[in-house]
Amino acid sequence: MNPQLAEVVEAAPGKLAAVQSLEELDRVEAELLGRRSVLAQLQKAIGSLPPEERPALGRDLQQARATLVELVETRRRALEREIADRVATADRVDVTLDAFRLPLGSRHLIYQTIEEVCEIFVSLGYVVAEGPEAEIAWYNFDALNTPPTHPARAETDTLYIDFGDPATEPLLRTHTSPMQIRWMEAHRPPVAVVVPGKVYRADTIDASHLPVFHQVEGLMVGEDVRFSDLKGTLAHFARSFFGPQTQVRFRPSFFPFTEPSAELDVSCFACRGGEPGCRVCGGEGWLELLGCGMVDPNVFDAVGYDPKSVTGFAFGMGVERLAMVRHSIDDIRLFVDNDLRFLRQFP
Ligand code: 2U9
Repeated sequence: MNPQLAEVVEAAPGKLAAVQSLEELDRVEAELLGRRSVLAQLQKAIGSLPPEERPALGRDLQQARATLVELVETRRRALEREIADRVATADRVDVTLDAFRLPLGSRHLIYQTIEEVCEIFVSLGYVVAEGPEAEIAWYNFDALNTPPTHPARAETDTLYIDFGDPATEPLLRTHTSPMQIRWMEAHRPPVAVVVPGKVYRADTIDASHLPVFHQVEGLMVGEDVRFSDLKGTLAHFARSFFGPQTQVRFRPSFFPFTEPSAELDVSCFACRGGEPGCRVCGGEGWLELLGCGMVDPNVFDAVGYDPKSVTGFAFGMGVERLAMVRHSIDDIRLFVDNDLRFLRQFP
């Protein structure tokens, strides 16, 4: 073989072995096989050789090129594998490392309470329905036997959304009752529904008032639904929620949408009634729990039910109050302070 070519071919493996990157390999390849390579120079010079020497050099060139191409490609494949291995090693995942754990939160006590209350009524055959928080006066007041002159509709009591036209002016619902009106409009009796959700009042914040709080209200309508059904249902609820020893008492009350109306008290679960200075009931022996009553016939008229053929009872409870009574929480603001020291006590 031509000595110059032999030298190039002999030196090539060493040069290629030293190559560590694909860019470097491209440079060495150009040096061995490119336009300025020994091969290219000899190729150009072939024409100036005596004709009898040309075939030998031509063969040498062909053989040298084939050898060099093979060497370069072998190194390229090896290099690509080395690089892939290097990346895989650097990116290796240690599957034995401890997992990165996100701190796990829990449902807010108010929502836990809503769920528990609803479950008790679902077990009695009620369905749960939710409705809009922005309502119109018809659903929030008029259909509930609460005429425009009623003080609950005063600007100081209800949060109105000022859209100009008082007839369609939206307001933030002051109770979840408008949803029971919507429910009756959409369903024939018998009806048994509980409605949980946020309600809004123009109240000043203090230890027992928030302008946004939660209610669960319930409604049962059918033929021959009686006050005794109301008493049995709510006594069952009180015992499910506070324990089987719980006593209940009903005191007369007034609500525009029920007649007669009552408030339900439960016997104090801490002193079981009448320990002077009890930290839960203050010695009263009773805790105020919720309001209730027989649905006023005017409400049935408003939804197109015949008050002569159906009767019903309704009740409403403040969820914050329920949770405060049960857990001896003395300040309603704790529910919205988002202090984890409070929230973590109710996982
Ligand atoms: C319809 C008919 C009647 C729902 C009722 C109460 C009594 C009641 C209060 C409890 C504490 C509100 O959250 S609170 O401030 N509610 O005392 N609610 S009867 O009566 C209805 C509801 C819907 C169609």
